[in-house]
Amino acid sequence: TSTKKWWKNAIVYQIYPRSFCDSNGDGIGDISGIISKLHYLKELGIDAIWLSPVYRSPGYDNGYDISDYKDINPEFGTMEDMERLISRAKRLGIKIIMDLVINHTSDEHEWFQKALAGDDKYRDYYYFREGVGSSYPNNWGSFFGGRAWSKTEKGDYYLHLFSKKQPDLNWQNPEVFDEITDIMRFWLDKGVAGFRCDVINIIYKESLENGKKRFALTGKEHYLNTDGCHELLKRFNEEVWSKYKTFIVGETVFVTPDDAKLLSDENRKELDAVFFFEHMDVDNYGIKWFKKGFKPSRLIKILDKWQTALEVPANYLENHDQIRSVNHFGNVGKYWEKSAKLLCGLNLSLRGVPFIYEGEEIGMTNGDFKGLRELKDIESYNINQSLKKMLLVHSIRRKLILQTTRDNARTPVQWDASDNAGFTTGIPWLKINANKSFINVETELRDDNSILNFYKSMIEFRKNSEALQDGNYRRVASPSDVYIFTRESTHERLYIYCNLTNFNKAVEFYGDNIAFSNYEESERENFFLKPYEFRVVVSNI
Ligand code: ISL
Ligand code: CA
Repeated sequence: TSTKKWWKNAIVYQIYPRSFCDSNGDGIGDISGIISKLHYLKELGIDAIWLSPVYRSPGYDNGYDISDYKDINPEFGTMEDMERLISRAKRLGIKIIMDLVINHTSDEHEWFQKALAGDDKYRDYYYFREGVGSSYPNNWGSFFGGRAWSKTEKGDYYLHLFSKKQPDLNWQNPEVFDEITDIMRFWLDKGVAGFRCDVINIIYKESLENGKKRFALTGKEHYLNTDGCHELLKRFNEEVWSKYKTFIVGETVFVTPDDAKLLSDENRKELDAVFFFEHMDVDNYGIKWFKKGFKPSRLIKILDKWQTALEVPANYLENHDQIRSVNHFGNVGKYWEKSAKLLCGLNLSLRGVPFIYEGEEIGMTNGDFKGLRELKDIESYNINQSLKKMLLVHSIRRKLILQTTRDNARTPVQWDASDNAGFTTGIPWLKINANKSFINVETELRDDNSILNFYKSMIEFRKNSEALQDGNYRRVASPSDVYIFTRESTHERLYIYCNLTNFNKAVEFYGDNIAFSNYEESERENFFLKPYEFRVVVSNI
């Protein structure tokens, strides 16, 4: 029906511009590179692109440190390039969703520079505080390790929940609200279809009091999901977003299903959907650097919980901050291909809006970094410093960081098998994986049986399935490491089978005919699922 919101049945593809496609040989992906691949994305079948930040930025956090919200990073191109991207995409029926990073700016933003120079108007855009005695203004910790405060030349401190190059904005100041909503309108007027709001549930600090001491992120109770944050979201929605046909997805850290419901309940008119993280943390001890073995049963429990809790979850298995999903939840050995296809099937069968991260559609794997020196991520750098302070020796730090670094997901997209994987004619900014020789777009386009072609068919299958797009969700009893659920609409009931192990798994089969699978008919068995088997079975209702 015409009143249905466009994004409810959309499939979104995330582009991390730096790593996507380089058009001019400087080794850095750019907007023209993206434009050159729009037809590829159209063929894939996606409806919208979430573009990680392309704004002007000194690039200490690859664009998540913005120095001018109304300008384009020259490394990525010009405003004309961006306008061209929006209009070319539009012609192909692809919407562009921009990343909106408003918890903090770059310290090189004019506002912060004026603040440092002593301009009181702009000092109040941020949090400047005197130290307490010889120490920091409070005991808060940073997301990237270490303290959340840095000293200015004058001797006072400013708050930064991320790196010291990312000072936090003061959302208690109404002028900040006016500035940022003006920026939102600027981009919406250019034809952008919405925003992915970076760490949106931490922007409003209720107080700057000391927090309860924790191993990481001391202070978080003073800024997580505050009433002030809800208030801001309502006003963004009412005063700006509702005036355009936007899709607003929030990146919301440390949320429970209850928090997420409050943030994305349709009637509350705040966000449209949220990214939660519980499934990303399924294999760590609460802190991502300290990993434990992956248990499929835990992942299944978590996904089921969120499927049940939210009407429209934003589903994803990887992004630019996480390791590659086939390393995370699948198998990079013998079952690389089967498990990548299984994860595709899973992500695209769940209820909600599916997000695919660049390279996921060809089964890209973690970076094959040999040492910390090959890494570029500021978070990895800062964490290394923190782990040093904890007196961890180099070999341990190396192991902890290499298996978890965000750079695992940021290696350039592998377009072909040539030296630089068709990503650049120059020297890539981050090392390209050696497995580009067989994991690459060109090879997979030619192979009917490839992961890429599986994505295409699965996307098409979802688009043609009322049950997958709009149906309800119900988990079906199964062995704990096999995920079976139904998706059901008025005219269609599907049984989805996901064997998340590398064993044969005996399960009960329901339904009539198999509509979709990552195994050939001749390979399938009647009484069990093969390793990493994915099946969609249609049942008559
Ligand atoms: O990397 C993480 C997940 O393991 C998080 O701690 C991450 O920093 C957090 O999810 C916030 O991420 C977002 O904001 C950061 C930026 O560095 C990330 O790239 C972005 O996705 C600061 O803007
Ligand atoms: Ca370039």
